[in-house]
Amino acid sequence: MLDLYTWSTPNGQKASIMLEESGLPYRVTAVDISKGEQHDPEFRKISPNGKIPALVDHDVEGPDGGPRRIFESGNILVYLAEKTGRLLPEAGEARTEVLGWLFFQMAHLGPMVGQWHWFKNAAPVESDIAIKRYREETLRLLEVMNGRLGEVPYLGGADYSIADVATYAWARTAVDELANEDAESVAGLKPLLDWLERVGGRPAVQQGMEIPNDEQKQDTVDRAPLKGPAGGGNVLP
Ligand SMILES: N[C@@H](CCC(=O)N[C@@H](CS)C(=O)NCC(=O)O)C(=O)O
Repeated sequence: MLDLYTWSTPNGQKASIMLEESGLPYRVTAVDISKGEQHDPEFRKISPNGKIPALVDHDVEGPDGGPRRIFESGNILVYLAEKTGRLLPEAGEARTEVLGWLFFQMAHLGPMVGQWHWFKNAAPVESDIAIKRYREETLRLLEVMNGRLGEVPYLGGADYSIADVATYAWARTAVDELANEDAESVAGLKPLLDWLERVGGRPAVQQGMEIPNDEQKQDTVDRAPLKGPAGGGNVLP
């Protein structure tokens, strides 16, 4: 059994999308980061940096003899891909390309959009220069993605992979926020907008984006795997 510790944010959603894609049964425990639950010493045994998402695999022994913990969302995606043999090529150029775009999300898109959002909506003092810097960098990164997606249907290449799983919720958030400010700023990013629709049309992505739902925010809840076809397009492997 897998336990997912998560909250309704893009980093949490990428883990729940991946679990929905994997078809594995899992339980959801909500960690309300607005109430500081991520700092609970028990949670920090699973996630030493005090961040969601985190995963516990009760079927695999960790180094301390207890169930294995998996922290950092990129690590969770690679772990589940390797556990299921899905959405990450085993070796070679295709794997290197998928991991390149996965790290692009982890190191660039996520942190830049996160900082932009914080300076715009949550900072205790206004900072025009910080908002400008992170907004411009967000737009530049979306343009990099747009260039790539003008050449291939998915970030890793021909097939849907964990690179797309990692990036969808962040790109969706960034595009929606930019479009709210000025629809013209993203209107020209056609390949990116098409990719958002293609990936966002997958049932697993739609389900994963809703986790944790209201019921899961109240209590730990079993999550049955998705039934039926996983969605359109080429899918690895
Ligand atoms: N690099 C980490 C980042 C995780 C992260 O920043 N999670 C946020 C929610 S999106 C969080 O837990 N914030 C709570 C806090 O900063 O105290 C990952 O990808 O897992």
